[in-house]
Amino acid sequence: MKILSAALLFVLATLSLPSFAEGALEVHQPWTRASAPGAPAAGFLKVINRTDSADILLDVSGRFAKRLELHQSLMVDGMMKMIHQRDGVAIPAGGELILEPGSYHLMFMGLAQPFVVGETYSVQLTFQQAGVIEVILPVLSAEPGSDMAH
Ligand SMILES: [Cu+2]
Repeated sequence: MKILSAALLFVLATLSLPSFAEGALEVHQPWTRASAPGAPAAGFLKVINRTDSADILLDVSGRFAKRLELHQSLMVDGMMKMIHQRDGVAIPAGGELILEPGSYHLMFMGLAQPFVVGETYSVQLTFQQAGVIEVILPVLSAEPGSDMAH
């Protein structure tokens, strides 16, 4: 049992490491977290644009949910709301776009089954310039690089 959990931890550690690069647009530290039955889930990652032209994250797709959207959490009149980013989200030339809790995120609605820590899910991100980039999101218990769950 002890050996098994050590092996699982090793797998989780390695899964959270890879970056996905396509040309000079890079996706780093993709992750998602466990979800309750019937609840939606959110995905987070960082896009770094190493080109000298702006790009736009247009769309997200995946087979594990009925609907996948780009959202931004925003405080509107004292209430936290999620705004569907229908026109996509820009990544400035030489800049970055950070999807994180409380900000931009991928929204997964109508999950085929709840996300469980240790699983991985693959999404396809569509960029205006870079095209489609496949990204694997590990289900983690806490944000990578932090030692506390949010
Ligand atoms: Cu959302």
